[in-house]
Amino acid sequence: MHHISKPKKKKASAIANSNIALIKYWGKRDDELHLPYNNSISVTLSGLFTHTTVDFNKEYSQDVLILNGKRIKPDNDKYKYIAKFLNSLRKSFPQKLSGLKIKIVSKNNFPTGAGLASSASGFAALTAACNEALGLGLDKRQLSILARRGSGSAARSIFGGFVEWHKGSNQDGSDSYASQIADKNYWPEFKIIICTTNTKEKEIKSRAGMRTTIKTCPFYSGWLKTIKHDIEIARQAITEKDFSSLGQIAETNCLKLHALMITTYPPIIYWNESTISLIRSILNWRKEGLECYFTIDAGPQVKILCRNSDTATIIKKLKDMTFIKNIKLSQPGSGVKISNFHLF
Ligand code: 2P0
Repeated sequence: MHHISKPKKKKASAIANSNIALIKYWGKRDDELHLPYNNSISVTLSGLFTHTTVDFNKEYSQDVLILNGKRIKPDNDKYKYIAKFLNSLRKSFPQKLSGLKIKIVSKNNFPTGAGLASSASGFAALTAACNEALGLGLDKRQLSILARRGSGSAARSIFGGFVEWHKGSNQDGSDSYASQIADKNYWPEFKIIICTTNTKEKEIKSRAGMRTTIKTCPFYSGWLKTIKHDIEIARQAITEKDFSSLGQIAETNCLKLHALMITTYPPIIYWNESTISLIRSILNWRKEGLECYFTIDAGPQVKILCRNSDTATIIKKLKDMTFIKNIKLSQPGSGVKISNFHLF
């Protein structure tokens, strides 16, 4: 008698945290492979995460994406980004994916597309879930290379703690991956307070914005000239747990990024009135001896870098600023993890 074994289920789930860049990524030398012009350094954020379940199956007639409870249609940009990622996955592992369609169910516990790096946690979780479901056996470096194909900043969310994404120089992107500088427990004093000022999805996506910057911003070459210095200072500050030095370089680098955005044509102005108010307050607090720094990504949200001993004081002040929609205390968080809890 023949024993007929059931085909193994190709289903898996993963959870990945978002990350905030301390030295920013802005601009691609290769749009297709998401190869950046410059290295970037980030901290993976505890408490802001994407949970994703994937199932590969011959029975599905097409790739299905359900994001935050809503079915995303193929003409939506989010679907297109994922389709592009799946294309590269199918090209890299043609046998493993032969004849299979995928169902993806994904949930963020924070606002999507609002400058809180949902594409970073989203593609990091998706990559790890696919690796597990298909038994690809990729290590973390390979995962970060694959996650990068979904979204550049996702390469960094594979790792926990403090992370550097190396731009690499190979044309095929094989040396453009992230690596960990220090793990999540390395610097317990380092905290991040995330102030959400607007939860709406932004109008200009990073992907389109950075393309326009390269084409039209007269200062982009100046940005690139100073990056090596910024990266070295930040890396050293992390190694030495030098809070002042890391805060200063992160804040300066953030302002340089927004100077690029503002001087792009058409201009990319992500800040709102609340963003500016927060910037001014932080600068004043510092003058008064409360040492904290801000950083802002492609959106209006302000992330405050501070010492653990100052978090209570800062949060108390923030609570008085009624225009802030949400205040969340975060710290260096873990890298992507496989979860036994499936969303469907
Ligand atoms: C960063 N940002 O380093 C910078 C700072 C926004 C400002 O990475 O086109 O969503 O998917 O590679 O990664 C946002 O860009 O762009 C981003 P794609 P991504 O975090």
